[in-house]
Amino acid sequence: MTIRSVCRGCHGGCGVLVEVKEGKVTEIKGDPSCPINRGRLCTKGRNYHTITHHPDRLLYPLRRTKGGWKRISWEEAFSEISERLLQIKEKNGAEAVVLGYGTGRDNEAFIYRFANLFGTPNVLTAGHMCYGPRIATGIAICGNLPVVDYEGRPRCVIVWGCNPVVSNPDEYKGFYLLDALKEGTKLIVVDPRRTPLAKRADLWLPVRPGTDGALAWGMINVIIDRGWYDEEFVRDHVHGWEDFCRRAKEYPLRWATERTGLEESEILKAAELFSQTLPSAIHWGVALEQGKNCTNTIRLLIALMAITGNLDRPGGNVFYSPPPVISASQLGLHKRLPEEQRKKRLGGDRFRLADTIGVINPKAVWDAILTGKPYPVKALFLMSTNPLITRANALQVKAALEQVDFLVVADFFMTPTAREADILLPSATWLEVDYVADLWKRHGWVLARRKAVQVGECLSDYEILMELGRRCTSPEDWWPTMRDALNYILSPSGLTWEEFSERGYLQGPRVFRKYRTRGFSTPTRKVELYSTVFERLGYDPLPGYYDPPETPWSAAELARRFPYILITGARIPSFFHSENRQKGPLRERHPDPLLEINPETAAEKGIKEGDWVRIRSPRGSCLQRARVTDRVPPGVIAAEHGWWFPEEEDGGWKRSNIDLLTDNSYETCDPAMGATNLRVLLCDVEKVDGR
Ligand SMILES: Nc1nc2c(c(=O)[nH]1)N[C@H]1C(S)=C(S)[C@@H](COP(=O)(O)OP(=O)(O)OC[C@H]3O[C@@H](n4cnc5c(=O)[nH]c(N)nc54)[C@H](O)[C@@H]3O)O[C@H]1N2
Ligand SMILES: Nc1nc2c(c(=O)[nH]1)N[C@H]1C(S)=C(S)[C@@H](COP(=O)(O)OP(=O)(O)OC[C@H]3O[C@@H](n4cnc5c(=O)[nH]c(N)nc54)[C@H](O)[C@@H]3O)O[C@H]1N2
Ligand code: SF4
Ligand SMILES: [Mo]
Repeated sequence: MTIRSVCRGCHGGCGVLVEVKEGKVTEIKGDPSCPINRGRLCTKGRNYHTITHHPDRLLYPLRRTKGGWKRISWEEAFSEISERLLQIKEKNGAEAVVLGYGTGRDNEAFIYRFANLFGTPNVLTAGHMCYGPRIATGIAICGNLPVVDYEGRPRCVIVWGCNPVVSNPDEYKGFYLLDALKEGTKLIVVDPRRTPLAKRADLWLPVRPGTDGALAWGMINVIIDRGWYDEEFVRDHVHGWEDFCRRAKEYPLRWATERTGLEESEILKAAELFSQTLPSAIHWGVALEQGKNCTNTIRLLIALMAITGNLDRPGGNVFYSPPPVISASQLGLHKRLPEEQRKKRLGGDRFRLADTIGVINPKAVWDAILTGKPYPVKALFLMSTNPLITRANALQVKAALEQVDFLVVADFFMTPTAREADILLPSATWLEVDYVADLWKRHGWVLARRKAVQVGECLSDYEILMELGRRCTSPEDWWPTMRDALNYILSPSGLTWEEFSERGYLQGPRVFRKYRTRGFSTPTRKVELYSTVFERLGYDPLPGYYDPPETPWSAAELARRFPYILITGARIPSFFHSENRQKGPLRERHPDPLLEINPETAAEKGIKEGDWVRIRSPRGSCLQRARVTDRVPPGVIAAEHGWWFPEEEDGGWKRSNIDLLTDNSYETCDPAMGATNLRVLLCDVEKVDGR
């Protein structure tokens, strides 16, 4: 039997044809009729059945007992969880229950719906340092998230802190860019590493890590000075142009070259290519978010899109209209959270931009668990996240997971985070669920994901949350069956789930330059280069620049002991964060954690290809294997994130976990979003014998 569905081995979206024999998936092929991928698949998608049918899958609910894990029924799991959550709400308030999830996995809307109806403002995500800053800043400055319109064929693209051919992130698949290049689109890549994409670029700008904001200021100065901006757009649609130009003078071209380590001629060329090869677009990535300059840099990049007239212009950075379905935000019922509860959001008074989109900084949760301040957090309900391996300062995460009174984890596997749980719920993978896929994205599509198989007693996250929602919140806000939920989501389109899944997808209308009739969705109806939203929240209304806090030039004393720059987390084709480390074809492709080190630096430290190396930062250390390569410049170490070892007794959470070295102190975070600095840290390395 062949079932047409949609992959979610990453942020998802690729159409697939799933071969099922005797209740098992035997093969996954690309669906040539799917408009998102036109038959193409990456290695994770092609191999996903080896994850779904992996012998280590959790197959039924488990309870921790003194004698170890004990199998329980779903009824026992649901009644114990709902009793405990309701007791805690009664005694400590709903805010003492924190829900958590990781990066976009299509279950967010149901998680928020549960949280808002239960009455807790606390949902722990990766949104402070991933995607959330682009959303919140995009909404504040230009009313929405600008997305590259590859369909409209940009003539020039800047790929900035992103490697989409590996990461296929959010709204994009990497081959959109590769197809554009084949048709002659000019490419600028901003990345300290010489990635394969950087090698293909017309211009590669190897900035010093963390200095992207300085490059943006340099380009802005050139564009203003040479009059390369779109005068009409600036006159009619920009708020605060004079103030912005005055601020730009504080960060002139020469200053930008000193900060970034680039030549004046390189910045000039980038400014010229981008502003003179229209339409042009910026394809930005998470590297820009994971540091103190997060919102500064995003504001500057939106300014570049705006002043060159590329916002909402075909082939530029556009705002796609959503398809006619209930949106993720409507489904999440954010308006139902009572105002007095909203005000209690952890860290909300400090990271006030994050608070506008309901995002919290994880440290606020760990602190509340460990210190009881500003109020105690008693329960954590974690679904699709492995924070012990993917959040900064892993030792603090571990302490908090150990200390919290009641921990529920819903996952596919016994991860290091799951090991800490009181109750463990077996969740279904994307091959085991029906859903309206990609609902959270801003590319204007939704797609039909269809259940192909049932594994053990696994339930979808939607079914788990619906049942707990009925027991812990207002039952009338949940649907009798999953099919009813799907029909509700589709209701504005007039399609039933059967009709939609037959059809495969829905697209919103493609309408451009909407600002000409309605303005931008900001308080002034203009692109706010001077931001009234930042001003109201008590931040600088104009973008500025911070030196990254931990570099050889900004922390010279520390750099004597930790002389190298550590960047972490460049994406790996066969893994998705901490996923797919189980034995099988994906792990075989990449069995060990690797750190990239320049031959010159390696020679300095006596390190050879394949050696195990101890990486140390002021906070901790871990082991990865050396890949000696001039892809990274001398003095820069690029380490992988997400490592644990399912084959080991304790999950090997400490050996190669780079988040033992990262810092989650508030001082090093972006002041508006609380974005954690994961990309520019100081470290030292030494060869060790074996691991
Ligand atoms: N040092 C460093 N750390 C980083 C990063 C970095 O660049 N450097 N990147 C960060 C970024 S951008 C992000 S978004 C975060 C990601 O952080 P997370 O999203 O927390 O990622 P994972 O650690 O992979 O955790 C996902 C867990 O959920 C399970 N899972 C997957 N899909 C589902 C599902 O549909 N339902 C359920 N119930 N479980 C599921 C998986 O088995 C896995 O154990 O990591 C961050 N961590
Ligand atoms: N296979 C796979 N795909 C994934 C994921 C995964 O874990 N595995 N994770 C998903 C998630 S949640 C996310 S957020 C996306 C992220 O995906 P992308 O946005 O593509 O980000 P990364 O691959 O982490 O990093 C992109 C590049 O940033 C560079 N970089 C590091 N520091 C700096 C800097 O200071 N400035 C600049 N300009 N560049 C820098 C790195 O060298 C790297 O080449 O990927 C998603 N897709
Ligand atoms: S890019 Fe993502 S959605 Fe597409 S096949 Fe790979 S894992 Fe699946
Ligand atoms: Mo992310």
